[in-house]
Amino acid sequence: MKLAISAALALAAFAVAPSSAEAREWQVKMLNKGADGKLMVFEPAFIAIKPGDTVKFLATNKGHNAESIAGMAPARGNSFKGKINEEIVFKPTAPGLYGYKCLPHVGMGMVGLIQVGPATNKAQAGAAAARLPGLSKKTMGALVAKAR
Ligand SMILES: [Cu+2]
Repeated sequence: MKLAISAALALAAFAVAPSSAEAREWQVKMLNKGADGKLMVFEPAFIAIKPGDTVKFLATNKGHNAESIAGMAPARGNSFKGKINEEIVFKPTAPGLYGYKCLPHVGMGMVGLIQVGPATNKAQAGAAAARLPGLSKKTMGALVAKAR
């Protein structure tokens, strides 16, 4: 009985102990208006995460989605496609840059970029960014430039 209590206490201590190796869930808001006043944005539009981390897209405002941009994922990377207002969770499968967009608002510059570990596909992502429509070309170009 005493042993069982000790084991339970040890487990409880382990559960609350902070661990740097623990995977983190990042959150990206889908917004009609960003903190800087820009309309139709993902916030934050650029995040650098660790392999094993996940990204959840929050439908903070309605009428948006998050989906991968063709040509903006690393070689063994995966893609995702959320429905309008869907709060999907993306779990990248390989290191590199992952570009995504909101389908209704890509022309207004509603795009974002996730860096997972090293930016292995930066040149390819930059080339794909240059082919994006409307304001997204400039917005994504600036996001790719942030990748290190
Ligand atoms: Cu949108």
